[in-house]
Amino acid sequence: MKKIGLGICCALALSVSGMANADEHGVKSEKQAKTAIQFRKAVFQLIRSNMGPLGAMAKGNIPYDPLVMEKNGVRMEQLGLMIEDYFVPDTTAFAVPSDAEDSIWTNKADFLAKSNDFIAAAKNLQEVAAAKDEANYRKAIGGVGATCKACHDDYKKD
Ligand code: ASC
Repeated sequence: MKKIGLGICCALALSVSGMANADEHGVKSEKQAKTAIQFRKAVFQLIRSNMGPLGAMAKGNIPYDPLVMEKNGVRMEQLGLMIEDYFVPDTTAFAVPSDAEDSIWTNKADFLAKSNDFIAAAKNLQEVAAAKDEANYRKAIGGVGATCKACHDDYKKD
């Protein structure tokens, strides 16, 4: 009897504290912090995965391919749009390993401005690719990388 009661209680607690809720700031448990950090890392790993071939292309290690540039640019724009939502949960109260500096949550406007720069650079990449503007492809890829670096310099632990 007691066990059933507890089960219902926990199910309710989980449903009202879901991290998908944008009104929720600050996670309530280490378990939630771990999940939030796992999701954040997934977003950045996928951005990294999409930047990999573009970095190689900019260096001339693989051939110029505007279709890959455009496809990966679309993906990075979408991933960039996720950054704001996935950083809503403030995980700083829990000591879960993360490369994110706590200052992200005290400088949210600047952090989001930097993520917007990344989104804009990913859109520009798509435009340069769609125009088959080969003369500017390295610049467009480098422009994305520069927005990654600008944010890492301030908000990624090294
Ligand atoms: C990449 C990658 C980053 C950025 C950064 C730019 O390809 O994985 O983190 O570009 O190195 O300076």
